[in-house]
Amino acid sequence: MILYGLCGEDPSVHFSPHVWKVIMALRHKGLDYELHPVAFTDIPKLEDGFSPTVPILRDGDVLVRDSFDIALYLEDTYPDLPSLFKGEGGRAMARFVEGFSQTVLHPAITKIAVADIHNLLAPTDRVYFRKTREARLSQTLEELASNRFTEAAEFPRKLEPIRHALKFQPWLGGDGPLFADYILFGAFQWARVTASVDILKADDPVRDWFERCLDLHGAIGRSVRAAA
Ligand SMILES: N[C@@H](CCC(=O)N[C@@H](CS)C(=O)NCC(=O)O)C(=O)O
Repeated sequence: MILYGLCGEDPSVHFSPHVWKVIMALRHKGLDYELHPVAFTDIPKLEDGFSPTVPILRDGDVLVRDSFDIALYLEDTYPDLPSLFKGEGGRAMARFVEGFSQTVLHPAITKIAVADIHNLLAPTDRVYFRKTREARLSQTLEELASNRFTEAAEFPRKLEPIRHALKFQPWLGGDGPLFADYILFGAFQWARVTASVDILKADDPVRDWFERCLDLHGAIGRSVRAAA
């Protein structure tokens, strides 16, 4: 299998939250893959323009885009390997976790880390990234960077739903991690690898859960160093 991901100027610094979800899903199932991280501006050239975004997974002749669709594909194609959802209810509820991550966590992490992400990129990507992100966020990267400590101070409040779940169970998936955990892990790992400010407090149960996620599957999450 080939997993196309995203990297900065240093190819070892791969940071896409959605790609990290898939890395954890592939490891969870014990499947072998090669990670091919590319620059933002090279994504449209991958697999004859198959997708404007990564992750893209090639499994033999099959191409799949979108992290959730890739997880569903892996679950349906390799049903005898450890489950990512534990049934229909698990699939359905993972969509809620995806929604929470993308509508609450991602916008906050974007504001905190967007200028740092820019600085990790190769020069050609920086031009593209500044243009698209400043248009999307209606602020300059410098304005966003100057607010990042305020944003980071407000960030822990947003994690209360996760703390609530972790009072009853060690993982969102219950006794063990499922794709729902990897969805959230992707967001926190994206922040860990890119942001110059640490967004998780040392005594936060979410930090404890995140450290346990980093230890999973041969500590693959620790193979890329933290930015802060
Ligand atoms: N819904 C998609 C989102 C994928 C996505 O937005 N990927 C970003 C990288 S994290 C990307 O490829 N962006 C390309 C660009 O901004 O040009 C998924 O879950 O895979």
